[in-house]
Amino acid sequence: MKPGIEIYIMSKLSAIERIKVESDALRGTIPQSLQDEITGAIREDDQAVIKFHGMYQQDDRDRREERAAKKLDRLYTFMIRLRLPGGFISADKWLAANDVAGENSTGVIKITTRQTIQLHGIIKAKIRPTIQAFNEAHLDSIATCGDINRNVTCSSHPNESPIHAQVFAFADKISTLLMPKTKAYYEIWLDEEKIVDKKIEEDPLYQDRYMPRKFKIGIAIPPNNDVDVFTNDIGLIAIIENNELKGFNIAIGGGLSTTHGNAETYARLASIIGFVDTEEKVLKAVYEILTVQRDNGNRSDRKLARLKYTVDRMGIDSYRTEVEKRTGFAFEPARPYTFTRRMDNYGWLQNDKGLWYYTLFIENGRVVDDENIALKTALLEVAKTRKTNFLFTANQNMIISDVAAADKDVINEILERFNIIEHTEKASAVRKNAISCVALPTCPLALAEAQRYMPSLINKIEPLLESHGLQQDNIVMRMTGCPNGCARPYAAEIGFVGTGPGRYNLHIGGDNEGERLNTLYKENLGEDELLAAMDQLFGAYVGGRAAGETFGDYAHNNLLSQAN
Ligand code: SRM
Ligand code: SF4
Repeated sequence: MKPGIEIYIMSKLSAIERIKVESDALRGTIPQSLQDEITGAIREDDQAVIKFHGMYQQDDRDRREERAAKKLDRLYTFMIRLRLPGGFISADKWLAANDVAGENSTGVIKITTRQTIQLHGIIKAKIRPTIQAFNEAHLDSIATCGDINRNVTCSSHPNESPIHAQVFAFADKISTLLMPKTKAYYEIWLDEEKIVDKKIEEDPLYQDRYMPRKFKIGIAIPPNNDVDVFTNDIGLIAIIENNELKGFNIAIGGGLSTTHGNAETYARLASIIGFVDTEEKVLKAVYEILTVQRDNGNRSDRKLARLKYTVDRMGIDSYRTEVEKRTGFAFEPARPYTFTRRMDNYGWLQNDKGLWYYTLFIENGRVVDDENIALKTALLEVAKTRKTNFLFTANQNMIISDVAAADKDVINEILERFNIIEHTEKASAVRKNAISCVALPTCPLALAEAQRYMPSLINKIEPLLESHGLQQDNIVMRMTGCPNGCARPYAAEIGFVGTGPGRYNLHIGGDNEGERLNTLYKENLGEDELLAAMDQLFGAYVGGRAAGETFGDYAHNNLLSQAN
């Protein structure tokens, strides 16, 4: 019997476990669900299965009441998320995504906190055309959701290091290594022939039960921790000495979600278990970290199923020992590294190869033309030159990348013409450092607003900061509409976590570089209470900080004793 399999057999499995095993390698009854014209929804079990194909069933929560009053079904639509390891997309692919967004979705392209994009509001009949159009552009959404390895993130800016490309390539290699073997995606969405010889689909990693829960991997290139590496199930920290990639420190067991009122749930930063040098060893270690979690993760209670709980239950040393047993080699002691920043490097920067990169600010990752700025049109114009690629950042921004010196003026002229440069330069430090999750109206789990509310809250926080002389400070502030933590609020210096309509828990005291979680300071505050609390906190910080002390450090060292 494989290690841990007894837990799988003997415990009461969660409903999703049955759905996965019975899904015929992630096919479920999706074709039948798609054919059903009576409803815009798909069958309940298929709602779990399509997540592995990178899509979620949602409904417009703003319109629930109005539709219920008219005795109408909910307005069901789907969100589709692309797989873009390290957040890289070529100009041609961006043009395709732009077209698909316009034709089949709400039109908004949403850059996520894991360096990819998703489209909302796709009706059932448009799912297949959407996936097919993506496929024509060599884009896919495989495994971007579900109990499986998700989009692999990587420090985004190529000027971080001359060997950025070498590290960056690991995002793609890891993503490919951990792809599921099933051909269901191609069969259902792309009309490829049905697999007759099921042996082709045998999946030694995921088998038929996949992971106990979602699984996330991030790669950081010090000194920038833009990917929040310690919030991942596996965090890889590139160790670069004398401009040479020596290998990676490997950290395991990061994860942020908590559930209000469930004391067994907690946010956790990943713990470093050692250093690994060659590519072969890195990939082997990553793979076996997954197999240990596959065999030992909790499959009864999905709230306690992430790797962080397995690591704490088994103990970090036992977990490492089990991984070492499976890889056949031992981890070396972790090597030194230093993180000094997490924010994006805005504006034009040149890398060691002479190529130019422009990082632009995109509030909450929403690429759309609005009354202030024609962001989507500007990016379309930039892409049409075909003189650039694009990179998404884990801070929900975008880097216009790989621009040859001879083409920089052309791109700059477009950015000037559409006010992108002014928009990026004029945004305040607090706004440029802030991120917030999607929340309402599409997220079924939202308890409060996030991306629709954060900009207006920042309008009120900016004058507060100014009154305390803090307008230049890069304080990291993040908001989510519920405690699942999609904008990583627990790893922020100030986190707002939705508890109900218009109400948020206030967390303070995370550090600026993402190496310490914050702590709950005050619960269930409305806007006036939030602003009053922050006014007081900023005042205390300005009055009491030591030279060079960041807000997060000051709050951690001095203010948390006042928490209630
Ligand atoms: Fe998330 C579920 C959006 C990053 C923790 N997340 C959801 C769903 C799919 C709601 C659902 O289950 O039906 C949200 C869809 C909203 C919508 O309408 O689009 C959603 N999560 C997002 C995104 C789009 C937020 C954003 O505004 O950028 C991010 C997509 C990332 C990606 O491209 O893959 C996103 N989610 C995260 C992160 C941050 C990260 O990974 O760096 C976290 C916290 C880190 C972690 O995983 O611990 C996160 N999302 C969750 C959880 C809690 C998981 C858990 O351990 O319990 C859920 C709920 C669940 O899985 O049951 C969730
Ligand atoms: Fe939805 Fe909560 Fe994630 Fe925000 S944090 S997108 S509200 S699940």
